[in-house]
Amino acid sequence: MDVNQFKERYVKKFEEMYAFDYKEGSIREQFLTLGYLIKNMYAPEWRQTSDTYLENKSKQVFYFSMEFLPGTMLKSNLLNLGLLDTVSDGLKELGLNLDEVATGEMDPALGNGGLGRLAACFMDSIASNGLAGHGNGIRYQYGLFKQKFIDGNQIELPENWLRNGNVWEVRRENKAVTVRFGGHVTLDEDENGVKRPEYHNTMNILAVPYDTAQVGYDNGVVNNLRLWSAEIPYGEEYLYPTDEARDQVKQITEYLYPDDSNYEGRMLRLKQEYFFSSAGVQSIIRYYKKMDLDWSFFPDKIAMHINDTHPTLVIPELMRILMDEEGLSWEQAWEITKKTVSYTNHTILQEALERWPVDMIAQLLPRIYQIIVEINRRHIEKKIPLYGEDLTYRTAIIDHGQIQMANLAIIGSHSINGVAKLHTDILMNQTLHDFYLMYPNKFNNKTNGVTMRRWVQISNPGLTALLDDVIGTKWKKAPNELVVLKAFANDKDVLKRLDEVKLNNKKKFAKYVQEEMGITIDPTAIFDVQIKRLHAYKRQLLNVLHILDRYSFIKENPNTDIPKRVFIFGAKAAPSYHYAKQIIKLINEVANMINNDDSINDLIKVVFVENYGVSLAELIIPAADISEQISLAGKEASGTSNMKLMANGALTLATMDGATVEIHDYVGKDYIYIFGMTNDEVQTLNENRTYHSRHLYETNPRINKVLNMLVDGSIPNTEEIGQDIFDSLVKYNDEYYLLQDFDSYIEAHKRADTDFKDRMKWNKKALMNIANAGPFSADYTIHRYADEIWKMKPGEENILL
Ligand code: 26V
Repeated sequence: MDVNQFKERYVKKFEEMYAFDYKEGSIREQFLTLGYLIKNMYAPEWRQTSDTYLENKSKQVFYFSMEFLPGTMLKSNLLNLGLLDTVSDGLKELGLNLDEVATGEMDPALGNGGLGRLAACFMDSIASNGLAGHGNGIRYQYGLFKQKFIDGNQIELPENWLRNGNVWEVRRENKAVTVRFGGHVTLDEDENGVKRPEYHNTMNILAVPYDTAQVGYDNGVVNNLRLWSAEIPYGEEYLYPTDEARDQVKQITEYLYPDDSNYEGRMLRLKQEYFFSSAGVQSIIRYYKKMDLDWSFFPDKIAMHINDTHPTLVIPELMRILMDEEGLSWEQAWEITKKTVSYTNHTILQEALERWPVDMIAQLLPRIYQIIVEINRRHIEKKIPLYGEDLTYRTAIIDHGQIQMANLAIIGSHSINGVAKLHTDILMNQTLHDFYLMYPNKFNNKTNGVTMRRWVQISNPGLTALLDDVIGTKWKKAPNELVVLKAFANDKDVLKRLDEVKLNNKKKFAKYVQEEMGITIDPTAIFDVQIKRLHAYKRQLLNVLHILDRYSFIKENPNTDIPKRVFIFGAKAAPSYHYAKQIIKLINEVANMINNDDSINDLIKVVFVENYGVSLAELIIPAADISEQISLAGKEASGTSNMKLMANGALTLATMDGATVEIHDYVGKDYIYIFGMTNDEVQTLNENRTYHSRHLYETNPRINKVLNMLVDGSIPNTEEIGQDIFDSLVKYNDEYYLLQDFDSYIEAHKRADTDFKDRMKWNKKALMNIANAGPFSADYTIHRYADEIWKMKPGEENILL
């Protein structure tokens, strides 16, 4: 399609939809026109892809995830269809502007953070690698809460993202399935003496799928993301005569749980987990039957991947259907299930490991409960002779009246992986060591990755154009080609152009900050960025302590020649996470104090953006100079903002944690600022029990001074929270060792200050980061999942790697 054809089609589509002149259209109408037009364009390939998979009986992977955070899809669809320039030029000729039209789209916040965004990067890479793979999740009516700051406090508002409809989705009512809850189950013998479950008094919920195309990059592949919505089954409305009864159904897919780590046992959450697991498995089984193959081939044609333990009920659900509905024996069903399912662990935080009370599962899912009990019984019976009682019981699925979801996921699958080398090592040697002894071959590492299409090509067109010009365009399909850029590490012209690209991105963000927040920031300052969920282990507070230290230094040395810094934060706290919300309030009050202090010559500014999410990340990341990855070593499973920031030329200032360890190994020590304890050092300190944070507070004058600022009235409006935060660090012995790492953190920042003053030196470091970001492309991560876990190959017609 050329520019003229596009223009013609756009105008025609607009006038069909709205029956007035396209020039009169609102942004929203322009967006919808474009959205429907694009959907029309990929529709044939969408259908074709699915037909081809069925015809070829291709192996397909289904990625089960409670969360997907895809971001807006207009530009990503255009990019992947190869239409970005055509459409952008065409709109311009029509007197419209693609960037403006793009603001008409809502950003679906159907996830909390890293885990949901990873799922979205994976969907993009699966399609772009030419693999047959689909997502399976929940179509929440309300996404993650919208964050507002009122007097510096986080306020949560509902995120009604579907208010104006959703162009990209297709409701597929004829593919709906029924999910059963509650009641009780009896095992009755049929005429052949086989025990069949009979369900009594169940609540039946209709699961209706909404499909969204996942367009591959320049390869004609269009996969599917299927999100399920709960409805009252047709003809059963009479069973739900009251508003309350109807609400119970609606509620199942109403809200995303806004919790990134603190696990709360809630019936509704359990319903959600079973709802989309069951619906997904049922629709896969129905599909498999179309292939008309023996059940024994099931694992050769289907892989089911569970993103964390939230979809673990896929395991007993698959067992249930194979046995109860398809008549397979336990042994046959178990072999198939194990070979089909694989599991990724995303956290070692104890409070985030899922456990469900036995009573809840028994009551809500009586048949599933029976199957879990039997899986557990057989596991114990089989393993005791091999591993003894102690170890075996430590791996039990049911323990102290609770179902351990991770244990069920490991026992019922053929693969468990961590998301970065260090994380996988910790799983094997500590957290899941008993399982590692039992199943050494199930364990493997798959370091996370990010899609360079969204995180470089779409969000950073300036850098993309520079790369295309300097190293050619091969990196777009083979991100490791970015290493070619190293040859230009000392090329003054390239370094200067890189500097200009960064400056432009910083200006664009500065404009946003001016317009939305009324804060003036200098685009030539260092933009120092920490963007991630607010959590104690991620140590945003350490960042604040550094800001306070720097602030008091400047107050005492007003003529210092350190470069200007803008500290940028983006973070949501779980609504029930009191301490995290106190840190938000603190950051906002510190920002207020510093931004309004005329005596410091604008040497520091603090910007805490409201409602951080995918769209804001796309604005902030290209503008970053420093990437803060400062979690306590051993706590951050991987991190993925570290990869996005690196690929956009930010220098990482970090502890040796998560995938940052691998970033360090690729980029080399001269191009990264590492500080703080290593995981081994943290372990030793834990074991020795010799850490006394109060001692550091009393003996380290710098720490003393900064901590006193929290309680001596230096920071306005922090009387209540200042003392609590102070106590967490001094009275309660500083669980995440901020004070232990404080000095080396400050030193790392000083090195960055010095380097930044030498522009060419800094730009060279930025260039080396971009050049070494290729290995963190999700395309490679997905290639390894496909090869080593799912045992899949890309379709011949779309080989990418
Ligand atoms: C737990 C729960 C508990 C119930 C309520 C909802 C909810 C939502 C999420 C979680 C666990 C979140 C685990 C997680 O997001 N881990 C992050 O995964 C990223 C992708 O692998 C990784 O980069 C981050 O380091 C890791 O923290």
